[in-house]
Amino acid sequence: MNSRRRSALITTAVLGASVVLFSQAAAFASQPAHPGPVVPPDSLRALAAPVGLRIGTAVNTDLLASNPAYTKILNSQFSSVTPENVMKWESVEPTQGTYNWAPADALVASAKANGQLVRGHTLVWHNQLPQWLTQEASSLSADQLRAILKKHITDEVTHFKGKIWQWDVVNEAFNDDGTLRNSIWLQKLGSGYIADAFRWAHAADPKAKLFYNDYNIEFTGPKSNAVYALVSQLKAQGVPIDGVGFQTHLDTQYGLPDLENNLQRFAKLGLNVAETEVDMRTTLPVTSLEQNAQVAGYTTTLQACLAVKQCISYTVWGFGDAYSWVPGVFAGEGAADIYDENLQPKPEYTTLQQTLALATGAPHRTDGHDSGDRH
Ligand code: 9MR
Repeated sequence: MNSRRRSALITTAVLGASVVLFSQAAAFASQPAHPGPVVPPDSLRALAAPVGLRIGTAVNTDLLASNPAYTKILNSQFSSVTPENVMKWESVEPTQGTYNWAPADALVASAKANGQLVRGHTLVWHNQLPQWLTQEASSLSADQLRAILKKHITDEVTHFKGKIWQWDVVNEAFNDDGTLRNSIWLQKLGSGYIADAFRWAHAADPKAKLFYNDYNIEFTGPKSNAVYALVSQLKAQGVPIDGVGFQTHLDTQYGLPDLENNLQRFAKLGLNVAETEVDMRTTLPVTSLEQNAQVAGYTTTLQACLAVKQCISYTVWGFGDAYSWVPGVFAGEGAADIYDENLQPKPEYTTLQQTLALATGAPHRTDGHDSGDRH
């Protein structure tokens, strides 16, 4: 879709045509294929369903258990969930050999009850590793560390076998300049750890879609090119990789990426693609100029996914500003999400709604629906 057509669509939506368009999704929404929540016809999940797209969010499982307003939005608006933290290694194996699956199991059960698919996040990362591992890593041999990593992947994927739609198998393995990150995995195991991780995950759950996931690959450039080279090579070697996740953590001060072209070139390799952690931070307090940029960010990132048939999910990294990771990491920045501090929808939410309502001509993707036993 060219940019003139895009802006025409946005203008149409702003003028209110969306009210009429919402009714087109009503037929689907009134017949949910699960016993779960009432899904309003103008919800994000209902509006995305006719083109086969899943709209996801990262989930804070503490809030899932304790905050009914949060949980209501989660289940009525989203058709895919990603645990924000509770499937990470430090959470699932805080003491070596002792697993704590309970919080992630609760999310998987909630997803099933609410007709949502689960993105598993994440198996191999340099961050949020358990202390027992980081403390002993330097004294381990390569073979010992490889065995520990294989056991972790095998045990976790096996525990959730049949319940995970997409796994982020390897997360953030590159630096921004396109070189491989100097993690304990690279230091001890060499770059082959990446292919090994995919092979081990596939052996444990052959039906799960296996993803490489990273940030700052939305813009075409050294990092995106390096990931492109890696996944091309993995495909050529027959390594079981199914997709690439573009985290899409944007900031108004850096402008908008050429995401559609970038998604398209990865899709042409025979891969699925997904936007996996979308948010758009800005400096606080938010000016109207900044908010316009944030709205444009959500609009164009969703349009990019809609335009590419192989883009099977669009996931925001949490939906409420009060619970966002951003202020804790970027001092003076925030307001990155689609609902405000009081869980009221912002213009960022409305533009997603309108963009979906206007996307009835987008290519239909099937991978969100062919997953009968995936949740
Ligand atoms: O949102 C997550 C936050 O609660 C954690 O403290 C943080 C620890 O690194 O990880 C955040 O999620 C990250 C995700 O797992 C991978 N991509 C970047 C996300 C934001 O930091």
